[in-house]
Amino acid sequence: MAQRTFSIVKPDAVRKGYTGAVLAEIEKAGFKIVSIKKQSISKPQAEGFYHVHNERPFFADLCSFMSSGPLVLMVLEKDNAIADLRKLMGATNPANAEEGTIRKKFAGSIQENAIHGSDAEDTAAFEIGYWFAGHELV
Ligand code: FUP
Repeated sequence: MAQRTFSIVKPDAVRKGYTGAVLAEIEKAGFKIVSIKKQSISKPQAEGFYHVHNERPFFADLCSFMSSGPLVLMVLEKDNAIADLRKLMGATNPANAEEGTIRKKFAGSIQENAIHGSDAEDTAAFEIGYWFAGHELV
């Protein structure tokens, strides 16, 4: 059954000119782009998005990085979208990412790792609603 997930082309990948290449990988893998927007986000917006990580040692640096330049927010759709996008992304640390994954190809480090993808149905619902209004998802 078609499922939606939320994804970000992170500021490192946008800065390096990889936006189009990352989107091409996503479309090649069969995802439909339901909605997409390029913008910068504030540090408080990043902190709200990553609130589940707020006790982690990397939280402040992660939120500074995510607000360091424009990124691309998107809602994607396909059968099994959440798990399939995670597979296409590869491991959080690009050093451990499999060949052919987006992080293997485009990520620089565990923090500057090119792409975000929701990890479960409840987080996908929260993340889509955090960045997109209903009228943007028709
Ligand atoms: P992922 O779901 O693969 O994006 O990874 P996590 O949810 O575990 O972590 C969210 C983000 O925190 C990662 F994408 C990058 C950042 N992070 C760090 O900067 N350092 C770490 O040690 C772990 C994660």
